[in-house]
Amino acid sequence: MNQSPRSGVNAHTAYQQLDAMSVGPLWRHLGDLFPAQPPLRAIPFHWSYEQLRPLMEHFATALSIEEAQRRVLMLINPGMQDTSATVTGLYAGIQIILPGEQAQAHRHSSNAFRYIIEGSGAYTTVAGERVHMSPGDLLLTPGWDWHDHFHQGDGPMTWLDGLDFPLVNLLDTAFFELHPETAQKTTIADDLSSRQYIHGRLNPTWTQRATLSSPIGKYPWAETERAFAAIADHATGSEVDGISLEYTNPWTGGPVLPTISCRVQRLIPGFLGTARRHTAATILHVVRGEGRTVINGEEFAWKDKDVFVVPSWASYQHIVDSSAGAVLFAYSNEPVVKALGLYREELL
Ligand code: GTQ
Repeated sequence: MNQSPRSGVNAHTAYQQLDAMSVGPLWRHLGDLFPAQPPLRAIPFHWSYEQLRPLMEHFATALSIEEAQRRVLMLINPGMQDTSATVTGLYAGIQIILPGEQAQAHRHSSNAFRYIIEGSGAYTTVAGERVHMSPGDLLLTPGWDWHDHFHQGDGPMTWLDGLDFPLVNLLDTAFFELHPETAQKTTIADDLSSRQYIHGRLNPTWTQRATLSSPIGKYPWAETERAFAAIADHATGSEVDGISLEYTNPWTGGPVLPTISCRVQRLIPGFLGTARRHTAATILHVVRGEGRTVINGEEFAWKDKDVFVVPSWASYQHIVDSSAGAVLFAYSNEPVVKALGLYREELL
């Protein structure tokens, strides 16, 4: 029985022989390898800043910056613990730095950004440019640029770190180097890139597009506020995401980093979004206000400074009940998904 009349090989031992040769029978794996729709590995999840804050304070005193190199609490998705991802391809961490501290200069092939949450008086030096930080600013650290942070103000400074290292690691393209000095030397004037390029419609003619990333070191909160104020209530925005603005690369009009799209969205008081799902995995941070988001049928209530995630193909609907409205900062792997022709969306 189970003996092939032609080959004389026993079926059971045939599978064992395949396994021993590192060969697999496709017919036993078609279902898992070609799922009808994306299986939810990253799950919808929410982190409360209020709950994280005392632990950040604790580690700020318990662990020196020299020991930690970067004092960061990683927001790890319960479904992606093996890769420390927050959502597929992307990571979020909350960093805290105290007055007088200096975070060692290093560089990595991963692209990174910081979205400033609390404090003032710190700067990061990126590729020879000091970039000063204030709450609501978006700072870019494109892959392989040296970067070190220094806090010369009073009180703790906190920010959200966004990186693409889960994708870079998946592709086996991760490189990392420590700088020989604690801090790199500055080579250009402070905040020059934001002053030079932020206008977007008046670009310098004497510089070259050198990389896939935006040349802007910082997108200041003041510019975001100006953009929202200029639009005011004269646009309804997207029925899903409200008045959603994408930070852009002035050279291309595209995303600020090759792997990450960054947006900021204003949800007006009483906003009741249309539900949608798409194949871009998204991480959201509450800049201000409070509301709730229904993700795959589960409701997540959020407020000031929280972080929550909408995985690929999970439906989401934003709702703001308060009369104050809300502002969210959102980043996603949309540029990767779109570049590979894998973007799909569906209104629900
Ligand atoms: O501040 O350079 O959350 O290199 C993870 C890796 C922050 C940083 C992170 C990093 C940094």
